[in-house]
Amino acid sequence: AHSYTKYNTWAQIQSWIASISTSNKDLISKEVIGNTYEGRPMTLLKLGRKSSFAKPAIFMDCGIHAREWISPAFCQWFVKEALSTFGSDAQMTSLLNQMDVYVLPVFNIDGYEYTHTNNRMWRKTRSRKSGTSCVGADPNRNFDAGWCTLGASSNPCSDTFCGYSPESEIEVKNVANFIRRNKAVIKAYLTVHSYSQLLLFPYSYSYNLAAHHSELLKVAEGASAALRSLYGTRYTSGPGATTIYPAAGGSDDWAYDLGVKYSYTFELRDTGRYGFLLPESQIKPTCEETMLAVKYIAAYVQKNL
Ligand code: 0X9
Ligand code: ZN
Ligand code: ZN
Repeated sequence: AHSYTKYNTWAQIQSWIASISTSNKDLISKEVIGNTYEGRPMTLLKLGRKSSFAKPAIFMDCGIHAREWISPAFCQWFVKEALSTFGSDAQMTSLLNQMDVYVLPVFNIDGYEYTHTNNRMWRKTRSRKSGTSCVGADPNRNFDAGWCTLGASSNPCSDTFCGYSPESEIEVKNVANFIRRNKAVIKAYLTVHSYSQLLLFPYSYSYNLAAHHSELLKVAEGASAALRSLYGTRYTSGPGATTIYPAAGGSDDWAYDLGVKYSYTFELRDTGRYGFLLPESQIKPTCEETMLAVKYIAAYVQKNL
């Protein structure tokens, strides 16, 4: 059965999506933005009070990388918290009154399923192409942002394979198409990964500072301080290229260059003790502290609409 404090399988997440979106019809709706390579539906949840006009929105995805299980756990937690605190928490109420939050609970569903059934440390998609026996590309090297120029591999057997062309991965194409179609309303792009306890922003494909560098840093530092206030967990903020490593083709850089100013990559707990194998006992504290950071960014975006 589905649990917010366990690492759920795709089957459990799928039935959770179905039930949560039918039991809260005034605040949540769902939309399939396409299918994965293996044919699983990529269901996007839309949170927000119903409106007759298009509200400004925040887009958040989890599970770009298959083995980063804490990430989909956070998206599920966020949806639960948003629904259960609407009407009692002043900030969440105001946020969902004024804005919509799009949540993609699992981006790389095929890879996520593979980590439950075959190889816990799988990272990439599960696409196949004739000419190689190696499977999949790194979805976070497959976006059209300095594609395959830096920190990515053109070898299909590499864990950071950039793919055969930008958006060659259908999951990447589906998300990019949705964001392009809705770019007039999308004011922030948040993507959740693990691990390292970092809050990253553009650029990763270049050492150049983003045009809004100081503001992005200020907001990241505020969000990190909010996160730390709960359990003392320390995060480092900065541009991807210098804070983690240079790597092109990432979703954050792509969204930023499309015009989504507030574009952030979270690298959740921990700093390496458990790494991708973060114990289930840490799901609740990790999600609670991360909520504070996401709400900080959301409040800032809302105030600056
Ligand atoms: O390498 C990545 O894709 C991310 N780290 S992870 O360990 N989760 O794989 C960092 C992404 C930072 N942003 C870009 N490289 N655009
Ligand atoms: Zn489990
Ligand atoms: Zn990742």
